[in-house]
Amino acid sequence: MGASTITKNIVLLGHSKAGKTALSRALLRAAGIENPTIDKDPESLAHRMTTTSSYFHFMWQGANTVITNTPGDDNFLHEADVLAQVSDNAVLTICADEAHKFQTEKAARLIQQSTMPSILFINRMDEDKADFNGTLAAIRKNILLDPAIVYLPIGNGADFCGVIDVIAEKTLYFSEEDPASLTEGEIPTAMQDEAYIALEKLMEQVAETDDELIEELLEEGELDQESLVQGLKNAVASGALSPVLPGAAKKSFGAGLLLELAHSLFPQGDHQAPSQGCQIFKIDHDPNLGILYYCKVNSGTLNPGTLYNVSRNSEEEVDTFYVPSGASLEKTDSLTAGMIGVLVDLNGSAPGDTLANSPEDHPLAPLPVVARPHFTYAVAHTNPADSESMYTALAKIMAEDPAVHMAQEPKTGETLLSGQGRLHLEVTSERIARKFGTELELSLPTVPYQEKQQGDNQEQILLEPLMNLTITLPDDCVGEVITDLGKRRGKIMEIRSEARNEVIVSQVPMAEILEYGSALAQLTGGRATFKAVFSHYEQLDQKPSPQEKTLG
Ligand SMILES: Nc1nc2c(ncn2[C@@H]2O[C@H](COP(=O)(O)OP(=O)(O)OP(=O)(O)O)[C@@H](O)[C@H]2O)c(=O)[nH]1
Ligand SMILES: [Mg+2]
Repeated sequence: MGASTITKNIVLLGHSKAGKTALSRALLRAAGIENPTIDKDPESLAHRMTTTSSYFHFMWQGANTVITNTPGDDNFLHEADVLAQVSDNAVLTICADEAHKFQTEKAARLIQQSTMPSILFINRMDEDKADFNGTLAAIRKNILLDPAIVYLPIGNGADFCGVIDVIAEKTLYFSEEDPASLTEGEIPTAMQDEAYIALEKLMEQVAETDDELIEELLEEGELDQESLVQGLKNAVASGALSPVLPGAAKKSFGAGLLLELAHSLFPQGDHQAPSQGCQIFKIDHDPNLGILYYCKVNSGTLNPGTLYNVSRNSEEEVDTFYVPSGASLEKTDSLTAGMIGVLVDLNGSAPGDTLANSPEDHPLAPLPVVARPHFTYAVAHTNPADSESMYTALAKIMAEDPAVHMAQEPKTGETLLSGQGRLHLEVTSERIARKFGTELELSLPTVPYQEKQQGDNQEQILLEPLMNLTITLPDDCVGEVITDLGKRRGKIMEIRSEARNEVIVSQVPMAEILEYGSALAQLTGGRATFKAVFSHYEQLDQKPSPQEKTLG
């Protein structure tokens, strides 16, 4: 890394297939890095989606930059949640196909809650179905961030070739060969009105965030360029406005401009962080270096030597700092504000802890509790004699991924593994095999039916477990979910409104909801959460054969 002490730390968030991985690649190409690999882990490659975050430190026109690529799929979204908490700035990547996705809403909420500065990158503008205005209408309707159009697209689909810089009142054409190059031109005559209307609207939006600017706008009828740019910077820094940039990551269109925009608009460092230290947010087991502790530096500079764990009042001796850059770890002399560092050889520090050079530093708030589990598998070692190694491997993976939970079911003797979804657990098992050489078998849990003798002739009756199932969901899905619960022999106990959602409280036989996580995600487009807790046993007329069950 260069000598500059400030690093612009940018996390890429957004729904699955929005193009975050493609955008990460385009940003690195725009910074002059040839053929960058983004999702290098075998699980992401095998499933053709990002299953874990990756970090890239690089220089952009003399300025330190770090970008984090996060997963967008529901199965791995909990990692994006954590990165949204620790990062300084966000680029919310949205596909220009107009369709609103729940994950966009969720990411926008995280950005808004932390008042983190953000840019909205409207991606895939090169596709026939791209609809910039329709997508913006969906954004305005569904998410809490206030989009400010600073660039308008020129052309759509195959004709998308550049943008109008609304503030500078000029056109910038992209180049597929050189992602960093932009050719300037005049605003096409047919778009002059649209560009002028966008400029007026931008002036109004910026003025609304600052009383002095409102006065200037009322008196002069416009804002001069300097006031507009400074007002926009302030509005972005406070989270009041999110500039919009259309692009096509696959062609690297807009990547250079995005870096330029990020460096000119995103503030220096995280002003809200009360700590000069770094916060550990994740651990990873490395075959050579042991446990890697990923941490984010909030402000100031961290030097090797004694680090104080101010969350636990303990000390760590750390000789070497690393920074992750894609697949490799590079040694660095010090860690400065904005950087993501990797520490090794720690004793007794854990994710959420703050480490600092001074024992007087302030611990940061612990990281949020990850989402509640949505899917459960029974897990066993392929070789039953080796169950000890299974527990060791599971303990290690749970330390890496706090969204994986393990429990014992005494009635069936099974070990249960819970997570965000079927794919989350399957990928977890693949990761365990690769990293720890432990082969696991996943299967749906056995329903713990009970037999009871009853009556004069001591007839045996069968009892089945019932679960209290509480579902939180948007109101437009309630009908479908209730119909589905009926098919699962569910009894509705209560329906109530809570904040912007509806809550359905029901009782459903456990046998009917073994795969409910996937079923509910399908019914609601991933917009619902649920909690299933054992309630009681009830008599069952006939044990259902697996074929009879409604499978999710
Ligand atoms: N035509 C076109 N395709 C794109 C563009 N950006 C991404 N894609 C394609 O869209 C698909 C998804 O892109 P990714 O970059 O993997 O999306 P992602 O947001 O990282 O997805 P997750 O990792 O699952 O969250 C891939 O097939 C990309 O090649 C674009 O600008 N134009
Ligand atoms: Mg990806």
